[in-house]
Amino acid sequence: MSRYSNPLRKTCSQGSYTGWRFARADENVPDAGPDELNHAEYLRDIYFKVNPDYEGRFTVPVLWDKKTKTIVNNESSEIIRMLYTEFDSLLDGKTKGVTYYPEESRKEIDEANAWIYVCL
Ligand SMILES: N[C@@H](CCC(=O)N[C@@H](CS)C(=O)NCC(=O)O)C(=O)O
Repeated sequence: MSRYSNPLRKTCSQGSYTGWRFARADENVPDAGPDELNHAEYLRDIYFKVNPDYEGRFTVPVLWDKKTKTIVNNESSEIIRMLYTEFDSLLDGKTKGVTYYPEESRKEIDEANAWIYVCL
């Protein structure tokens, strides 16, 4: 899994839509840097690596699996839910089991998120 949470730069190149661009090593962009895993210049290169026929938007966030070399998910509302529990086995005792998505509050959280997602 790799992080694409660094601020990337959005550009247009020669009138064609390129979408998010990774900062180059020689650029001084705070908290951003090159894609050290796939050496992609643009995020769209990642989308095309997974599916050369991809025709959708090149959006962030992207959850990337280093082992299978694919995009696991690009939907924030789903990624956030995965992060609540999917990696618990990697955590130590102190943080394991800590959840911001407790079973008893899920309905309420989902309703709030549905409103936020559409309206904000
Ligand atoms: N379904 C996606 C949409 C994400 C989305 O629209 N991301 C914007 C930035 S907040 C983006 O990457 N836009 C690039 C574009 O539309 O070219 C999600 O909510 O996770």
